[in-house]
Amino acid sequence: MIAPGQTVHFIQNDPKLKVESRHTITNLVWPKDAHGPVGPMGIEDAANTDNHHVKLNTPGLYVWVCKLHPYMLGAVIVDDPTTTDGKGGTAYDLGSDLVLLGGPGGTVPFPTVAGNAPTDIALRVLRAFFIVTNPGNWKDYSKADGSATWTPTYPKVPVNLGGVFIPDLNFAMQDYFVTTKHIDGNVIEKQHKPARMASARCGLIPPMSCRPGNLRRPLARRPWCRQPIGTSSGRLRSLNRR
Ligand SMILES: [Cu+2]
Repeated sequence: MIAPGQTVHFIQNDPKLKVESRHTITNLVWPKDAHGPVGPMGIEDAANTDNHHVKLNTPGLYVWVCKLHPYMLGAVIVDDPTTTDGKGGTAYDLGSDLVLLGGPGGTVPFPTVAGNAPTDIALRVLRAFFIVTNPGNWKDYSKADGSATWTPTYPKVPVNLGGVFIPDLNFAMQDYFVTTKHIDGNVIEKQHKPARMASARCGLIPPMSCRPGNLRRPLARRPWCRQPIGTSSGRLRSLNRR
């Protein structure tokens, strides 16, 4: 968390901590009113190993991703320390309207009251951020014994969503995703073996074991072949003759 006017540093080229791969620093989420070097093209949307520095002035939530490496993300909240809840208390800024790269066009507003915005995608992005970045929020399938439940937790802090004061972010998020949407707070589902084999099995077996004597070319070159081992198929035979 930083104050408006402070600079975020993306250090990739450091003598002691040089990155081992190229990365993009692509904006995923940013406040509607943010301008300057922040925008849809990101700080550096092309893969690179350079250092980057960006000064952020507009309060709110910013998220960057690497397009090469899923789940490699960084985020910062620019918080105006003078923002209050209107009752003499302080509140953190998450911004009012967020822009989401590839989103439904325009901005995605936070619901002022849970559920009353045209879309709750801003809340879902916020939820995803706190799940991905907090290992304590990862769903543990080793506990899928039918009794354990999974409920992500959030910082118990007051936040300001574009003038709407929320006294406890954790309570508000759980109230929405557990009580209203029933997305969280459920039993961790048991894992079952699939009832059917995957249909791509042909690509995994040795070329000549599928139909000995019938295949002239390796099965690996036939992604459309979905015949179980040992069965006959007129279509397969006709294709083999080509
Ligand atoms: Cu990367």
